[in-house]
Amino acid sequence: MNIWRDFHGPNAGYVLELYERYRQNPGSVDAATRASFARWTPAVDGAPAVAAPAIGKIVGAVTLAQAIRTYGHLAAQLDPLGSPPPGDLSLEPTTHGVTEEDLRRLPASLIDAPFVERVANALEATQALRAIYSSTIGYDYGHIRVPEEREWLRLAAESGRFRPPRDPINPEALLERLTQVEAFEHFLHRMFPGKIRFSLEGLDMIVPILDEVIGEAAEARIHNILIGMAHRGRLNVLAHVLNKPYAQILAEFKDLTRGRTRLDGIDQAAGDRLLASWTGYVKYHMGARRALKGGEPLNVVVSMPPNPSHVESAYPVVEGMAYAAGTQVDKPGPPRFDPTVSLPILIHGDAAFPGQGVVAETLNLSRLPGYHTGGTIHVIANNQLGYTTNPKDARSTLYASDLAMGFEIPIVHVNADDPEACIESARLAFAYRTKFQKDFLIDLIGYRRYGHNEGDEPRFTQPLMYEKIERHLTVRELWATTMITRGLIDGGWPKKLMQNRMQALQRVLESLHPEVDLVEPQPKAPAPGAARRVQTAVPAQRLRELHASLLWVPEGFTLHPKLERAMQRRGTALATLDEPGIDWATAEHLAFASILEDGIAIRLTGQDVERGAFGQRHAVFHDMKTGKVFTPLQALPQAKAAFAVFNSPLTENAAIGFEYGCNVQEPGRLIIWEAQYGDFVNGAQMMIDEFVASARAKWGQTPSLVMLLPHGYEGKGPDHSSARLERFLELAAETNMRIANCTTAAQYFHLLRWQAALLEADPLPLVVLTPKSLLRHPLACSSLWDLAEGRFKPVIDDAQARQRPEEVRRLILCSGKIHVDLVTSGHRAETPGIAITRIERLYPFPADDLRPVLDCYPKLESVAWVQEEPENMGAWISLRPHLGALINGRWSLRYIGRPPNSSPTEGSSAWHATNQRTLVEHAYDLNSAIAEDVFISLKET
Ligand SMILES: Cc1ncc(C[n+]2csc(CCOP(=O)(O)OP(=O)(O)O)c2C)c(N)n1
Repeated sequence: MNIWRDFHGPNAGYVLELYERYRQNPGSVDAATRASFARWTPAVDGAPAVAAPAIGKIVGAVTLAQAIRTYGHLAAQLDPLGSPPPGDLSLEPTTHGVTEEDLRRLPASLIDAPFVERVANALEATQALRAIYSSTIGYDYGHIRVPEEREWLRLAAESGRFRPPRDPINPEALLERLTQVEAFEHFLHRMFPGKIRFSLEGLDMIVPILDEVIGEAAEARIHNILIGMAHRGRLNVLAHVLNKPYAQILAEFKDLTRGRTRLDGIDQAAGDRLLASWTGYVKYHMGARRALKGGEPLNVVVSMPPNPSHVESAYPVVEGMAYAAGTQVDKPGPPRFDPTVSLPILIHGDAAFPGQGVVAETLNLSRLPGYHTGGTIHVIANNQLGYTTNPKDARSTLYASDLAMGFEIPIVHVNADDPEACIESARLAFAYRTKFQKDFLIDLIGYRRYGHNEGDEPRFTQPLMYEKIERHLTVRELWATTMITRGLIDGGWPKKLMQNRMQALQRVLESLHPEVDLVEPQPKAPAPGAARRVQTAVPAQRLRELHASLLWVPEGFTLHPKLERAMQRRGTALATLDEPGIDWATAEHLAFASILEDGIAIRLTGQDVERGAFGQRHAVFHDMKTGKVFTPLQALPQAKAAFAVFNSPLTENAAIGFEYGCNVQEPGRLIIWEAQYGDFVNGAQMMIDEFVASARAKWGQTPSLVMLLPHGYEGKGPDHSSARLERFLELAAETNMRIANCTTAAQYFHLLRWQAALLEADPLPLVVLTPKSLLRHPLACSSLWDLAEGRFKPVIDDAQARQRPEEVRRLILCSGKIHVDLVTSGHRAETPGIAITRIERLYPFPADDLRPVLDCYPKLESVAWVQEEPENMGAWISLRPHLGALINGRWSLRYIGRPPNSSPTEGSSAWHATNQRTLVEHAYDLNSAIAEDVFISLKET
């Protein structure tokens, strides 16, 4: 072959390069190109082996075919409103040095495709490829790096195995389904004009797509199908996919109310209080659950968890639910995940998908150990608008789905007006997910019949688009026309179907009974007195046995020398009953071990939790010689349930959402998330506001997620000091969570055990501010006795001052690490008139535990709240009214701490040390003449 004569410009170089690659390694070029090169013998010593022009044309035909496969979606007719596709030069034959005539002269067999037997030549073969790749589906797979997956996807598209006629659909059933979907919207529109429902119209095919996926999943005996969905079309999906009764939806639309019911199991006052805290939520965000019963398959539950308005925020939660549902934890050791148990389906908005960071975070979880759900089916409900914003202002990518490419998720873009293409996409998605246990994305491109909501005027901002939409037939009408054209139904049938549905809805509306039809989730009442009755102490002998098991490592396992020494030190921690030798991490391990022995599974995640951000935990050991890992809590002979520990990705928002999902799905497991530094929890403020704090009031969910947040002012600057305690306290109301700042290892031990014991009886999220430098501080260490005999104390009084209560003039109240700064100060011994009491549980405020402390100092003159956080942060603002009520004017109440500031603390450690010293001095200054709150200077001196 004479390459320079047969090919021109870059093509020549490209073909040479391609051929050379093929020669060196036939596997390095794709299958189609390989097949073509295999059919001709290349030139030897410059002598042409095949007719020279043919070779150039052959290669042109092959590269054209390849371009259609990779870029054909750019010429696909994806927009039901008819906007022209962007196209691509590589789809033109001339770009590859061939003409239609050339292609007609070449054999079809050049193009390696399942249909080549049925076409006459290469032109027909490329036309067949165009009909597949540039039709109403755009297969967007070029970014998949695994050849086996690419090949599977190519064959799936080119064989037509998921579409009629090879895989038939029931056209009548589809028409009836589309009629249900459309009638529902029409009816609401007519009966409740102007009421918000976030109509599905324009994307009606979502319901048949879900039908298809759920049907396939049920046949595959997937037990748990979880659908995450935002506002758009949610009511329609609730009605038709989740079978939420029409009567209930219509009663909600009519704003009917039913009498408040009493809650069982608690007294009237507590019940009324619980109901008073119940706010409920708007109808288009409420959840639902449907059990598919009878016949085969059995035991399939389809659920749509409730979600807040914050678009996309619920999706890591849904993923966590799916993961937990598929995870077995009833045996000791690591948890066992079965990808065939549950299926998450997430329906996204086209503006929200690229715009909300939580989407990228959630996609990044999809293939990580400890987060992998066996593959999620994503559908972008792409109506080509976000509120009033056009795609060009909403994303920097061509497609709304492009973000998924980085995660190697196959994408199909599909025109929502072509039902057969949509059904094919759903089948393909499920089959791919089943085969590869990976995510798949359907970019369902439709339109939005009304404004963002039904009260909005879309012509203010999209006048031309809505001119088209007004004239555009619905997908039901289009499908009915197709059926009539195919001779499947007569012309009057679609109208008749529609009338029947409208009449059925009318009958439901006319016979509503709020008492029966309105079903509100009721907040679950805690078991009365459960929290008081819990025993958290563990007998010393049992603790010693657990400790011995935790110190065991397999024969021949080589620990890091430093860890070896640490283990030896740990070995003696429980030797005596009353030596305070148990540090934070040892207490945590003992708490975990005893909880596992009690049969409660534990899942601990967060950034670097295996080692612990401060090198304190070492839940996983690494063999110095082999690199093998060993997790003592997974080898614990006493354990009766699984222990999971996973380093999370560098993510807070989706990570907490995921754990929240695990927690609400399987509330009997102790789920713990740890922040690297508590400061970074504010990256997940949305999850905390919307789920952790308020899900009980809005949706009746009863989370019990534990969040460990390292907190304490140690001179590390504004972003390594504060877990923003004030934000949690601000969100605390109606006993919606527990917030603690423990100062000893034993307190932490008892708190963890307390939480585990209350998972079912009195579940509440638990926020624990945990230490950093105090992790190993002698004053934070506890004795075996403290663990074996003690309990969690919401308030710890000053044992020294209690010996001489009549000397005390000032009672300092504080919480957390500042206590250690105060009691280790040189002023402590010189100022016997000061007692220092720790509040270890900040919420619920422990009034009953604090009252006797206040009453036991007869000569008390003042009470001071001392904190290291600025006045507008920390516990002061929330605690002040509680303290004021307890003090009730008997003594003055002072604040001693940093003045208000927008930043949590100083940027330099020297400056921090100065202020911390000043703070402690003020706290001990009994002669301070300042009657009001005492401020320390924030200026460096
Ligand atoms: C986090 C968040 N920011 C803003 C909003 C307000 N909002 C609600 S829907 C919406 C547009 C969403 O567009 P898209 O994702 O395309 O979904 P569509 O409504 O078009 O179905 C906006 C901005 C919100 N609900 N959540």
